[in-house]
Amino acid sequence: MPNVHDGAANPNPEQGPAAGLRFAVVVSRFNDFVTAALLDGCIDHLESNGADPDQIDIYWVPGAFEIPLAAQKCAQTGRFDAVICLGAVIEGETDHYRLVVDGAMHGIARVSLDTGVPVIFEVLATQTTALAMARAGGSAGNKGEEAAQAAIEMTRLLGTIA
Ligand code: INI
Repeated sequence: MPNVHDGAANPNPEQGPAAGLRFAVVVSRFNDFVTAALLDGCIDHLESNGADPDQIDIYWVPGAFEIPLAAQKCAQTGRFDAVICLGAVIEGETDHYRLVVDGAMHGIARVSLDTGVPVIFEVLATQTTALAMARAGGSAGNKGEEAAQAAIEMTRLLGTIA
């Protein structure tokens, strides 16, 4: 029989799967009418899954392009089991938005692989403000919650790999 490992499994049902875990959330202020809603969804999900609010640190950065550096600093401290990155890049009239979201994505991926800490990418990239709002607590759910769930699962999963 194969040994199956799944970070979504909760080894201790009496406590939530996030109990005892420490999280950093790096969130960008640009388009904060979207990112603040992502942050609310993220924190709600962590806490409803047993995370202690005192074990969650939130770091605001100016824009999505600044997320990777703050995430790297968080990951390098060794204080956090996972780092969650939240941002919103909305298409404008120039290609600038594409440069911003590509920079954020590549930087975040690099931080995770370089440090071995789960670093979750939840930088929305949408054509319109309405599409971003729909994903920040609107008709398409709240991607901040999904980011929190991914952080919990990756932390649990990595703990099973020895
Ligand atoms: N930053 C965002 O987070 N979202 C955007 O949509 C955005 N646009 O479109 O320009 C944006 N730009 C700022 C960027 O992240 C940096 O803060 C800035 O370039 C300074 O480095």
